[in-house]
Amino acid sequence: MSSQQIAVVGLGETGLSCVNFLLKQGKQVTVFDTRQSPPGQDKLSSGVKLIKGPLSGELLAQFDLLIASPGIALATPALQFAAVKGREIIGDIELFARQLKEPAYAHAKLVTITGSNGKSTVTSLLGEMAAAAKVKVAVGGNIGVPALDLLAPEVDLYVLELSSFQLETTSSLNADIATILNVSEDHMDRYDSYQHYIAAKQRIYKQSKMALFNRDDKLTYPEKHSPNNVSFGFDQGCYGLIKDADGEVFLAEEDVPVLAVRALKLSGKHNWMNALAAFALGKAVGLSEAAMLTTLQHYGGLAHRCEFVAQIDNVRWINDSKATNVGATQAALAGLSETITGDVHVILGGAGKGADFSELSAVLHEVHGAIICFGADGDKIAKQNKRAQLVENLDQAVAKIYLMAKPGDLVILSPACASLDMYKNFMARGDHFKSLVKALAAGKADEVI
Ligand code: UMA
Ligand code: ADP
Repeated sequence: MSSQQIAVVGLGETGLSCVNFLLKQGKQVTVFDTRQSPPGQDKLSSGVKLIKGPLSGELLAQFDLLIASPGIALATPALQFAAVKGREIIGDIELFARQLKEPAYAHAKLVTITGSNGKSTVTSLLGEMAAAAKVKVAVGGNIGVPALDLLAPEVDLYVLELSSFQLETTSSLNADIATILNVSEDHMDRYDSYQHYIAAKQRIYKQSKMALFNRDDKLTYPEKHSPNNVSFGFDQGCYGLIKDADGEVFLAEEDVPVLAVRALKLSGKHNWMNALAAFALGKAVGLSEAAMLTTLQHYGGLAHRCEFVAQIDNVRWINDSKATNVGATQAALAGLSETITGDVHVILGGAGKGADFSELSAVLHEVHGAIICFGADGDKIAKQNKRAQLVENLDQAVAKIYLMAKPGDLVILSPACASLDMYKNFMARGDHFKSLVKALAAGKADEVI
């Protein structure tokens, strides 16, 4: 077989972007996917061979280069077999990294963002800041648009959200700045141990000129100290918070206040950290401070992340369907409870990805309203609190809380689980929740939607 032959393993969004990129480079590509109807099949260029069904190590080992999609674990026996035979296995982000070194693209700056939670918020916020600063920016990666689809000679700044899966197969990014926002358990159905997940995240710093880490989370600290590195945190210093004489809290840079946190449109204390992180990243790549501060006052956040849905009978309903792990739900409950006068009611559950839910018990202890659990692992979460109740679905959860909530309360769907046991994705789960809440709001005199 010629050295030009490449296997793309896994179609979907990533696989398709790799195929299109490689075809443009004049390469020959064969696609493998374990699914009988892989997404993207209808968009695959005619002439590209697609081999469906269980992966064969023998077959894969006949290719020189394998491009593995993030949804395929490197531990998959067929990939392991090919690796042992000396085949190179990389991902789409590594292809992107190599292309970025070509003269047509080498002028562009690159920011890379990972973490267990807050990645999409910080990535899109930084993208908005750059656009406000009139910089030709392209935003993508795990947030949605595959990185290879962003490549264009006119782009001056790439902002990439990277998952641990993507980082595992990437080794030659040369980012201007990289960050790990925070680390808490996730994807434990894919990793042998928490250490492996952390190690995948840490790979981001080894491929960057500068690191931005979270002072409040040791797992985000770079292994090697460098004077170039910067940090953010709830305390003072570098990028942090500062209080004035009246007790007003400000985002600050080197203890100089830059913006009062009450001017932020994003709600919740965890978003103070997201705002600081985006500001620090923007500073590192030379964005105008004025443009960044204006953006922070207008950016309302992405759908399904602590998203305000409606106020009914003076009860606020919040959709946090993107809280797909324990850390996200902890942050949402801790960050929002201080913003209300009444009780918090929470809906949790779904596919737990092997998570340790005992980590939720402390934050659930502080919830004085209803704790309603549903979905495949709802029973495991319900075991963490004596007052928790199990229901069969989201409809029942919403109906139950509607009868209990009183003026001043807040109701949040923050599942701490993936949605795949009952929904296509977290967006479908959040949309279902929003439609149930909006149906309750319809006809109410004081509703705010
Ligand atoms: N799959 C198979 N057989 C295959 C290939 C994939 O069963 O042969 C399954 C995987 O197990 C997975 C699903 O198909 O459950 C999708 O995997 P994929 O690699 O085809 O995914 P893409 O469509 O390429 O989307 C990927 C990211 N998905 C994953 O990492 C699982 C998307 O992140 C990302 O937006 C997209 O590339 C563009 O970069 C999604 C995600 O859930 C939002 N990411 C995880 C997260 O954020 O927690 C990491
Ligand atoms: P990601 O892309 O990493 O999943 P998102 O920005 O989409 O992150 O936010 C997902 C969820 O994580 C939100 O719904 C919120 O509950 C929680 N979250 C957001 N930012 C943070 C943060 N800085 N620390 C902890 N949890 C957060």
